[in-house]
Amino acid sequence: MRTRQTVMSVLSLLIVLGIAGTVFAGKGGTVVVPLSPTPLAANAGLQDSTGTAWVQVDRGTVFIDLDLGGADLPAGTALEGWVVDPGLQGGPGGPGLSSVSDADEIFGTPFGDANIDALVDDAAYALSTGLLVRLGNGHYQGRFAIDNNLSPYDAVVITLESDANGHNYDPRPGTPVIVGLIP
Ligand SMILES: [Ca+2]
Ligand SMILES: [Ca+2]
Ligand SMILES: [Ca+2]
Repeated sequence: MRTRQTVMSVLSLLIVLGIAGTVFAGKGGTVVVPLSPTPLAANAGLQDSTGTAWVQVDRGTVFIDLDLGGADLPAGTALEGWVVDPGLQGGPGGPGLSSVSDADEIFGTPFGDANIDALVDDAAYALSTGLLVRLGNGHYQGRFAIDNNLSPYDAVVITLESDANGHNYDPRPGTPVIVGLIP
């Protein structure tokens, strides 16, 4: 019985991966993003994590597959995926190019305040791709789609959210533990 359940679990995983491959792979514009732990991953015992993201830049989809390498998440935490554009003062992952511009501000100052606009332009911009879902055995996946292209974004980042995105959580990124540059 145990063996049968295991076989069914593996089959289910393959079916899920197969569907994901159909939806997220093939068709021009899919880029493969290898994911690696950041130096901060060791703070949570996640330094052996490995993973891959598939990004369809023009179609606005992100699929993340992550293996914690035998580790467990710290109690009361959650993993969240992001795509990130560095700010004028830098950002995650190093050499990405900031897409900050004034071309979207012809009809008024963002936030109605030039000082706040400058601070926002300095900071990295992170678009959440949602929480990663645990599949078992330290295996996590995330999927995301938006009606927009993802061309400004230079990195896929996974953060560890130590408030577990409970009620009234901070929607900004927590600790970046996994990163990959979008080529
Ligand atoms: Ca702008
Ligand atoms: Ca950019
Ligand atoms: Ca947060």
